[in-house]
Amino acid sequence: MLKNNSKKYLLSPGANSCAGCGELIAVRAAVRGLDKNTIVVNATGCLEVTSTAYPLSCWGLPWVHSLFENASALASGIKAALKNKNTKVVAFGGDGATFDIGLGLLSGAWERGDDFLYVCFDTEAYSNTGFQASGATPLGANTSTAPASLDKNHFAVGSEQRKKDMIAIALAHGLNYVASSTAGFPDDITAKIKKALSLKGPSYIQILSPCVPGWKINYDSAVKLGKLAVQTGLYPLLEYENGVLTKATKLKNNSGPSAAETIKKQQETKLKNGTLQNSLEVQTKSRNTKEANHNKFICEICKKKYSYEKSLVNHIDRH
Ligand SMILES: Cc1ncc(C[n+]2csc(CCOP(=O)(O)OP(=O)(O)O)c2C)c(N)n1
Ligand code: SF4
Ligand SMILES: [Mg+2]
Repeated sequence: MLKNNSKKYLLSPGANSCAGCGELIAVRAAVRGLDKNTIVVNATGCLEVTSTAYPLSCWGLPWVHSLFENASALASGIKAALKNKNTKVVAFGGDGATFDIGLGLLSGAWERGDDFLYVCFDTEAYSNTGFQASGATPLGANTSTAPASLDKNHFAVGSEQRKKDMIAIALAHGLNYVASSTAGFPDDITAKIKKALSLKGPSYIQILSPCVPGWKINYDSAVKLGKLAVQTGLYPLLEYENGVLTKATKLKNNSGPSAAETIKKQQETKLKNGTLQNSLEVQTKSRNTKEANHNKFICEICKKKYSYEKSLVNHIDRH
């Protein structure tokens, strides 16, 4: 645990995150919903790295760094060990920590009904290590692990997997309080944190947090994109109490086509013009070529296989 001498802030300025980081905007809004009698557990990820550049810390609250995968187990242990049960425990994790590597331990904590709030800051990929895809990456989204195209004139078509529905998974555990929000609505985030902490038992809030380099956006766009995600229906502001949906964003009822209709129309136009079709064909061709090249180069001496000629040449040099 690191010490922060500032009595003024629960999270002081000076975190070394990227300019305009949507995650930090969401975290600030979340921290506004906490009081001093709170212990924060933080999984490995951008928030932990950027808010605690050793020996400094932005945190004016007791703050503990867990491993990437075990923030929920640590939060359970802290809550169990507390003499003053009024002290709140809040675990913060990214989508990689939550949807993927920490899911088993989080499920265990929820199964046991451990009394802490878990907040997932969802950048839709592993931002801290270079934006690799996670279980939160949506269909078609580009990440550094999305299949690449060999044709430099075509971009990759993006992720082939759908986003895991963590809200449904949380609800399936029978949590008292489950909610979603985005960095476009900081007041909504603060209100949901306060509400979750006013209730007993485990609760889960998932917040869409636009990542500047990962999403390849301008440093002034995180809030705008957080708002658009809600307004288009991609990431609605939801609130479930005791498994019942009690609040959901109402989309503006205008006379124009819905977001889904617009996207469908765009795809149809792309298909008609052949761009989407071309892109898919190039993608398939590129993958087939890669597969054909896989282990194509074999060492005559020891039969070791390589995908690249250069690797084989280096290998033969060592014989
Ligand atoms: C067991 C383990 N595997 C991998 C890592 C490397 N690692 C550190 S942060 C990180 C990505 C975190 O992604 P996410 O949870 O989505 O948080 P973000 O950085 O996007 O906020 C990874 C893979 C690690 N620290 N520990
Ligand atoms: S990489 Fe993304 S999530 Fe991490 S500090 Fe930068 S903007 Fe924020
Ligand atoms: Mg992430």
